Order: sequence, then C-alpha cells, then structure tokens
Amino acid sequence: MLIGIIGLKFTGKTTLYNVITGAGLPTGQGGVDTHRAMGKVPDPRLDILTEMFNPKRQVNASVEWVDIPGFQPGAGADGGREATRFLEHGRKMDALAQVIRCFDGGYGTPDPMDELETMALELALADLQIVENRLEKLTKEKSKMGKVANPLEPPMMERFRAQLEQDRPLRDLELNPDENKIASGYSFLTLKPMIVVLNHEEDAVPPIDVAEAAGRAGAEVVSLSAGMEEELAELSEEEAGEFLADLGIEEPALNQMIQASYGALDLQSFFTVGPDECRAWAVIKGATAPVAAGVIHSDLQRGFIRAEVTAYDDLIAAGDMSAAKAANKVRLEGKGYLVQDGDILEIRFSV
Ligand SMILES: Nc1nc2c(ncn2[C@@H]2O[C@H](COP(=O)(O)OP(=O)(O)OP(=O)(O)O)[C@@H](O)[C@H]2O)c(=O)[nH]1
Ligand SMILES: [Mg+2]
Repeated sequence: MLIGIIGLKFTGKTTLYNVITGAGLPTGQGGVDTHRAMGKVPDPRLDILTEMFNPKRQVNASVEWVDIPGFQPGAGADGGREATRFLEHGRKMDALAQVIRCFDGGYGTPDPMDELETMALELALADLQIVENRLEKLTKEKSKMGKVANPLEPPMMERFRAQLEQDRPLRDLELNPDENKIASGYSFLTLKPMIVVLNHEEDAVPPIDVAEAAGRAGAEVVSLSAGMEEELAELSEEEAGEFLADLGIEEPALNQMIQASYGALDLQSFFTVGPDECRAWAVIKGATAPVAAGVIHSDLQRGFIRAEVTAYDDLIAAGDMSAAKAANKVRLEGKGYLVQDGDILEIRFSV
C-alpha cells in the first residue's frame, strides 16, 4: 500500500513524513526530491496476540509513505514542470494525502480553503487532459474503423469530462464494474482515495468549513499538528504520550494517518497466529475468506478449502485458543464467508 503525501509548498509534508516514518529529513528547505519509507501499522490487538502466542516474531502490516515535493500553482515555466512532476508521482500511488497549511509559520496568513480548491482544480485538470486525449483518439478510431473497441468507453469518458469540467472528482461518480475496469487503466488522480490533512498549531482549531468541503468531495479528513509532533521525537515514548494527553490529543499523527488510510482505501485487518509468527494483514472490507487467504499467498486462495475463524474479542474473552474452541468460538467457514475486522484466520487449503 503506497500513500503519496502531496500539497502546496511549505505546508508541512516533509514534517509529517518525518513524524510518521522517523526519517529525520531536513524541513523548511523546499525539497525537490521524492522520499519513500516503509512504516509499520501499529495495532495494539496484534501486540496482545503476540503476548498470548509468544511467537518467534511479530509482523505488523505496513504502509509505504512517499514524500512528494510540493508545487507552486502558476509559478511559470519552472513551476509548470514541478506541477507535472508531482502529478506523475501521484499517479503511481494507491491513495493521496494532501497536507494543508493552517498555520502561519512565517509563510503568511494561511488560506486552507484556497489550498483545498487549488489542489482539487489541479488534479481535475490533469485528469481532464487524459479524458480529452482519449476522446480524441476514440473519435479517430470510430471514423477509421466504423466503431470503437469498447462501446462503453465513449459515453463513460463523456460523463468523466462533464464531471471534471465542474472541478468535481471522478471519485464522486457511480461506476459499474465494467466502467471501473476501464477507468482503472488510466490512473486517474481524482479517482484515487484521498486524505486531507489539516496541519495546524497545536492550540488552534482546525477550519471546520474546509473539513466539511473535503468530506463532501469524498476525502477522509485528519487534523493534526505535524510541527508539534516532530518536536516530540526528542522525547521518550512515555513522555511524548503524556505530553499529547496533556494537550487533549487522543491519537498521535501516525495513528490518525493509518486510520484515515484504511478508511480511504476501505481496508480492514485480520490476523494469523502461531508459534512462528503473529501477523496482521490488510484486506478490503467485504472480502470473502478466499480473497483474504490470497493476501497471504496466492496458493491459499487457489487451493482454499475452508477457514477456521475466531473473532479477536471472542479469543480475548475466552483467554486462549483452546478455551475459545471449548466455548465453540472457533468456527469453520466456507468460500462465501465475509471476513470481519479483527478475525483470526487459519486457512485450510490443498494445491
Ligand atoms: N508553526 C508550525 N510550523 C510547521 C508545522 N508543520 C511544519 N511546519 C514548518 O513549516 C516549514 C515547512 O515544512 P516542510 O515540512 O518542509 O514543508 P513541505 O510541505 O515539505 O515543503 P516543500 O517540500 O517545500 O513543499 C518548516 O519550517 C516546518 O518546521 C506546524 O504544524 N506548525
Ligand atoms: Mg518537503
């Protein structure tokens, strides 16, 4: 899972990236390089399972974060190149997180609504260009061959154009599975799951109107203070926790970013346990047991027979696996079973 951190210049992207990856990159320097780092997904349930099963290793799920250089709208030829570069990076991501500056920090009065709208426009224009190029090609194809390869595509692209011309994201449109398949071939930016990060001073109230506007455009909204949390990196975990609690901050930036990412990508967690490893995995909500098995290994999906399923809460209530079995909390489920968040799975398979 690849999440790209995007935004205008000096909004705190690299600061946030440092907070969630511990990378320690210099900030406030207008970087032009892209950085990537894998980050563990913290999950207290997995820590408890590890205590219970005492395996050789614990393997958390992971997310890869990408710090993408910011862009300056309307910055002439050079700014134009920069904008293109940021869009090219963005297309490779599974989800985008736009950081918005809600602090002054010596960069002038913040205008979070303007940043939100500027980015929405930039992404919509980039997608519109693809749609228009495609429509042009389809028109040529039709006049040359008398028809197009996929008759679903021209009306779909027309719909896309109408949507984008109103600066609305493609994410808002209802697509049927066939359309989704066609659209997925184009890496549309406004079709990607979106997180909007309101980066503000720790004692400030994040702008509610911007949060609402972002929510209406289908984004997950996070509000945090990257600058303040970066300073906490010098403290011990315990001291940092106390500091956040004093400020009334319940979830540190990393947890908020993970929750928003899972929300935007519609993911949930399941676990596998055993003497070798206790491990957390991410799978799309609504996935069947074989699809979840396929996240572990394609053989497990291909040769799926059934899954032994224990709900995390049932296991904790029972105390251990044999007590859960005795209490009939370990169920045998077939191919149609829909995996639930927190399920502990053991896949029976044969290939
Ligand atoms: N006051 C305040 N300053 C912050 C906050 N977050 C980041 N900053 C500061 O804002 C400046 C810019 O931060 P960066 O993280 O470098 O911004 P960026 O978005 O990566 O900038 P570019 O890579 O140039 O686009 C730095 O001096 C940070 O210390 C915050 O929450 N409050
Ligand atoms: Mg930066």
